[in-house]
Amino acid sequence: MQKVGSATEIGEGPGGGGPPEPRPKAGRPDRGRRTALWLALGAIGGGLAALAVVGLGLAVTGAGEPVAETPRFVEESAAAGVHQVYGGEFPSFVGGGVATFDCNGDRRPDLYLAGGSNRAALYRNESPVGGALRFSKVSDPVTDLTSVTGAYPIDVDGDGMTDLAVLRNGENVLLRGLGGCRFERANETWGYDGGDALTAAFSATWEGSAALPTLAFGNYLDLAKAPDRSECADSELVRPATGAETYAAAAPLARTSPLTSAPRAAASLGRRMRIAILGTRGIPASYSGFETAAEQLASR
Ligand SMILES: [Ca+2]
Ligand SMILES: [Ca+2]
Repeated sequence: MQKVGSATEIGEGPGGGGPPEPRPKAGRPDRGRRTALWLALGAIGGGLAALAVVGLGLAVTGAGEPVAETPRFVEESAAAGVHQVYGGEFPSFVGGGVATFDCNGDRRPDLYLAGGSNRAALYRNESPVGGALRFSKVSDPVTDLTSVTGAYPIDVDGDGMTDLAVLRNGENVLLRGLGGCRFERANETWGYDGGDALTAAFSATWEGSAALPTLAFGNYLDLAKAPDRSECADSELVRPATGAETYAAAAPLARTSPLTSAPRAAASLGRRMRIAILGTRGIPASYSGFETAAEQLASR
């Protein structure tokens, strides 16, 4: 309180800056103390209000320790106007991804949803701030692709507008963002061969000063080579051509797996890995990749 009261004289002290303050009149110190009292009460009140607000999001454990409450989510897809079904038989069982990004620069995240055997769909976010979720479908042959397993938003050409790497059972497609939630196919522009594999994973990074990002596409079963579903296709690494703003031909990625490489790495260090597997029906594998994992590990 004393500090607040003395603040009325700052402009008059040695070295004080700013216009001179009128010297306090005889009754001024009392006014200063009352002001300080209100400030203190206000600070206490503000602190209590802040604690009350924080308290809304906290629960208290039996030991008296505050813990954050579990977030709750409510299904509102239909009410929000999103009607999209990821469907299809084998091999559509892998996929069903969605990309969330702002395709029209209004700071509301929009949606691009895979469809499997159905067409993928782009939904523009038109939700009012603080209101209910609301999306509007943006139909366009460029984005309404079939056989889409997933998509990743990435600004491939660095123009500030987000592009899309669309993964498919068939040719992958790079879509260049034009703004306003519009896109154009860019495989040819960027020299990218989308291949014909069943792609189920994607990653990207920028190497050095390259104009384009390096892209990695993870491919799943090679159904053309092994209809019995026993082999995976090579995954692919797509790097920019030297000194160009287009891509070089894709390089196959070796089909190594953590299931086989980890035990070998441990052996090279003179260690023996001990791994326990829970929850499988056993081997030989006949149902899923998890059982295949168990079979691969058990034989090493
Ligand atoms: Ca948006
Ligand atoms: Ca872009």
